[in-house]
Amino acid sequence: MNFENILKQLNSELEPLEFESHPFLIKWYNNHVDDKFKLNYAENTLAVLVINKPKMFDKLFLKFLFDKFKYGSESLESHNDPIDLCMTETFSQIKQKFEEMDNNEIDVIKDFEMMPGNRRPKIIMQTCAHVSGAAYFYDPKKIENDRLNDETNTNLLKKNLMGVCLHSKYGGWFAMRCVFIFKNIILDNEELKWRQPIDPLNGNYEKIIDLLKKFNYNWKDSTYRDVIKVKESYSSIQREYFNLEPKYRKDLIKEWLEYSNVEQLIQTYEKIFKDKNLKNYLVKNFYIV
Ligand code: B12
Repeated sequence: MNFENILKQLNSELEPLEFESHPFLIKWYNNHVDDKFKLNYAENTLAVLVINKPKMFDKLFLKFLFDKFKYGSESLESHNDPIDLCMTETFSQIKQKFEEMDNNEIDVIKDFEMMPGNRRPKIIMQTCAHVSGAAYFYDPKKIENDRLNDETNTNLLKKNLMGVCLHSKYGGWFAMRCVFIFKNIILDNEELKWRQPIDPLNGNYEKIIDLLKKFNYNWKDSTYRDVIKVKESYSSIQREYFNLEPKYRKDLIKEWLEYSNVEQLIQTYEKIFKDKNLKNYLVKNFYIV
């Protein structure tokens, strides 16, 4: 199968689960990162970044939880992070399918995987997002170089800030999950066209600084995710999950699994949050307590 058909087929596996797939060449990534992060594949090897859209949580993850821990016999306690587990199982099924189908040899590297022996990530997802055109990466190191003369922000930017990506449709309401590397698909130079990522802030320096401040100092309030108008964002049930510290999340899942099915769980949540929002609206606008 040629690489374009592989990309189409991979996308058709991922799209119904609310993922997006974005191809790139290994050399596009390696050209940017320091030697210690470079990936050891031929430079024109085909890679595909997978990101999840806001609805993945309700559509794939909740169903996964019910299938595995309510209807199935597995115990929640015997696994570390349920999201990582869901991603690992989903991507490894897809990998297997593609390996059986066409003698492909595939490595899947997930966002949470670290290099053995140190705490360095195996792959830097934000760089993958930028070079594949999936999302724009605002790199504080880059801004610092460009704007060294700007006194107001120089001090702030010296503080080793983390960079952040924005998606043109989903702002910050998405996550980068894995990269599929097709080890035996080596392309010719011009075969895959490089797609420039859309800069949703149009290079506006003040907006970029504001985004970096929000992401680094106030990431818990999620305002960094909403610095542009977004098409979709996380559902109330998803927000409740991610707002909890990881150590409390399994208890919340156990409460969810008391519902008879995913649909009933989601409907109940929507109703609770609608009522809560209505109450907040009345309190705010009509001083009703
Ligand atoms: C380690 C890590 C953390 C550590 C941070 C440690 C630190 N201060 O560095 C901790 C646990 C604290 C953390 C917290 C959070 N994280 Co975090 N984290 C990561 C992780 C696993 C690796 C990041 C990393 O170490 N990168 C290595 C450094 C060296 O990379 P870098 O600074 O970008 O430098 C590279 C670039 O500059 C590049 N480069 C150089 N020149 C050029 C030029 C161009 C054009 C390009 C494109 C690149 C490029 O080369 C450099 C490397 O050599 C990534 C997932 C992943 N695997 O990438 C998620 C990730 C960065 N985190 C993420 C998030 C959302 C968070 C949190 C909000 C919590 C959360 N909900 O998970 C908080 C925010 C904390 C904060 N703002 O302070 C998201 C970012 C989403 C986004 N929209 O960008 C990621 C991508 C996870 C994901 N799956 O989506 N995180």
